Amino acid sequence: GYCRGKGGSMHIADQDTGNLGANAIVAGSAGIATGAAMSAKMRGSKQIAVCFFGEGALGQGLLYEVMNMASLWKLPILYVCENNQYNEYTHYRETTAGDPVARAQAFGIETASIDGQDVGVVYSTMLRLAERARHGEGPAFIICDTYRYHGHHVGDINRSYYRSKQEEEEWKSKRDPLKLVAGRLKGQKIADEKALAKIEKEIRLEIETGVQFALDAPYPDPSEVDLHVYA
Ligand SMILES: Cc1ncc(C[n+]2csc(CCOP(=O)(O)OP(=O)(O)O)c2C)c(N)n1
Repeated sequence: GYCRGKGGSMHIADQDTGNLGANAIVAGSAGIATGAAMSAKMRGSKQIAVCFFGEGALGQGLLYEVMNMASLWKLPILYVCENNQYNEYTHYRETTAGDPVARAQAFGIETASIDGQDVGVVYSTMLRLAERARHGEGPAFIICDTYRYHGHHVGDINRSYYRSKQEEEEWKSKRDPLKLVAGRLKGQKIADEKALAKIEKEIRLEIETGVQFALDAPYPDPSEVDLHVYA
């Protein structure tokens, strides 16, 4: 697989497709992506960099250092904050003063505050801001409201001490992005129940095949322990 058996979802990297690597450092992606955006600008490659981070990153100084540089140097970068409401087990309102987008606006950065559960809105916003960045008009900061359905980690099973079951159910039943987009496609007669069921079946099969590929793969040879790792 991508990590050659040496990392999990937090360490996926695939430079062939432009994925410079995930990491476990809160806000770490913002520093890496800003460097990539600077490289793209210096090379005149017309590429843009996009980084994703949780709202917990709003408490990290690195984010403000790089947004300052990106604005000054008009770097082609999109900072995407996925606000899933909780920094691990703490509601972000307990850790974040003021308005999140005001932070980016203070650097003169273009901002958008959107419903991250609405596929259409996410698509059109990203398209607009990506084109803007690609044409030398500088960075943007997008905050997408979303939700984490399960625990912060596999052991985070009883979550009632920090959020209610009712809240979880409301996001799942009323604001699920796949249900919302399916409803819209049906309403506009672009897809019917049968077509949607077929897509779901194909995707489930793709995921199951991927999981089976990982389970069947051999462990890396101990002699490779210091290959593809760096600090
Ligand atoms: C620099 C740094 N400090 C602390 C941690 C420990 N830590 C792991 S996840 C997390 C909270 C992150 O919250 P958020 O950005 O909202 O992401 P989410 O939990 O929603 O995925 C913290 C503090 C870390 N990984 N990196």
